[in-house]
Amino acid sequence: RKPTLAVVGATGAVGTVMRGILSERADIWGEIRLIASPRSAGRKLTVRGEEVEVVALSEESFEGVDVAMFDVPDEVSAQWAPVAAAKGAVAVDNSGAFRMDPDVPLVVPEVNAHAARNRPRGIISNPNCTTLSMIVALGALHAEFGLSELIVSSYQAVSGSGKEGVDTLRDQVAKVAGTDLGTHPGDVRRAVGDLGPYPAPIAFNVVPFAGSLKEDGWTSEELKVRNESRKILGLPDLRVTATCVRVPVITTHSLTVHARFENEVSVAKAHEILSSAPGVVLCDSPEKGEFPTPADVVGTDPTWVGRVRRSMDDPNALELFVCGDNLRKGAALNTAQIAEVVAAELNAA
Ligand code: 11C
Repeated sequence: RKPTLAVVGATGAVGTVMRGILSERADIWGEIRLIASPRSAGRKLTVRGEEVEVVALSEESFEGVDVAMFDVPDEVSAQWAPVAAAKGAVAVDNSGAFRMDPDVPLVVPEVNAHAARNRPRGIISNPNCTTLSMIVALGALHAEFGLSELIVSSYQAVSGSGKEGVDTLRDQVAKVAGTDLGTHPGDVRRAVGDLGPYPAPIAFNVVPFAGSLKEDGWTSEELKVRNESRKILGLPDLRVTATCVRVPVITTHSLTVHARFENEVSVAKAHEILSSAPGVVLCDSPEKGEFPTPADVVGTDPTWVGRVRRSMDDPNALELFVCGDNLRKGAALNTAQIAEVVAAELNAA
C-alpha cells in the first residue's frame, strides 16, 4: 500500500506551492488528502492533475494518514501536529512551533536526513526559509572544511511575509513607479501610505528588520538563523551572527555569507564541492556577469551560489552570495523531501 499523505493548510501560499510540487515529483503517495480550515472545506483544488475536495481540519481528518504536512501558522501547528501524531501519522511541520524542541528533529535531507528517524514526539520540523536558503551549500562546505563561524546578512523577499507582504509591495510599487520619488527624505513614505506588515516602505527601499523584536535588539529571524543553523549542522556552539533585511523582491531570499572554517580554504576546492553537492548549483562567472539573482532563481529548486571568494584577511574564510526560492526549498520542497524520507522508511519497515 502506498502511504497516505495529508496536506494541512492546502489553500495557503505554501500549500499552493506544495500542491504544485507534489504534482511534479515522483508519485509515491496513495491518497493525498487536502485539509484546511472549516471555512475552506468543500472547495475543490487540483493536485496531481486531479480535483480533490478540501476537508475541514479535525481529529477525524487524520484517520488513516501516514504522513501529515503542516503549512499553517505556529499556533495551528502547536495545536494540531500533536493530534496528527497521536492518530499515528508522522507530522512534518513547517511552522516555528517545534523547531527548537529537543525531542523534535529539524531536518534538511541533503544535510541531516538521518536525524528524521529520531522523533520521539512523532513530529519533524522544517526550518525557517532564511536558514534553508543557505544551509544546503553550507552543509556541503562544512563536511569538507569544518565550519566554525557564520556572519550573514539576508535579503529577504516579501512572500516570506505571506500574501500581505506581496500585496503591499505590489501596491507600493504601483504608487511610486514612474515618479521621481526617492530623492528626498520621507517622499516615498508619504507616497506609499499603507506600510502593510513592514515598519518602513518596501518599495524603492530596504528594511533592516524581519520578524519580531526580541531581546537585546535581535529579531526573531536573526535568532532563528542562529539557532536553526546550529541544530541542523549539529554544532551547538557555532558562532553565528545574522542581520536580516527585507528587500523589494517578490520571491527568493538571498544571503551574503562570511563562513569561517577550522581548515584553510581555497576557491578551487569550494567550487569543486559546490558544483557536485546535491541540491546546489554553482553559478560563479562574474567576468561574464554570471551570479545568482532572485529574478533568475525564483521558481527553481536548488540553492544557487556565486561570488565565491577567499577572504582577503583570513585564509580560513569564504565569502559567498546565495539565493534560494523561499517558497520552494525554503518551505514546501523541503517539507516534501522530508515526507519522502519518512515514506521510504515506512515502506522499508
Ligand atoms: C520571512 N522567513 O521571510 C520568514 C517567513 O519561521 O517559518 C517564515 C517564518 C518561519 O519573513
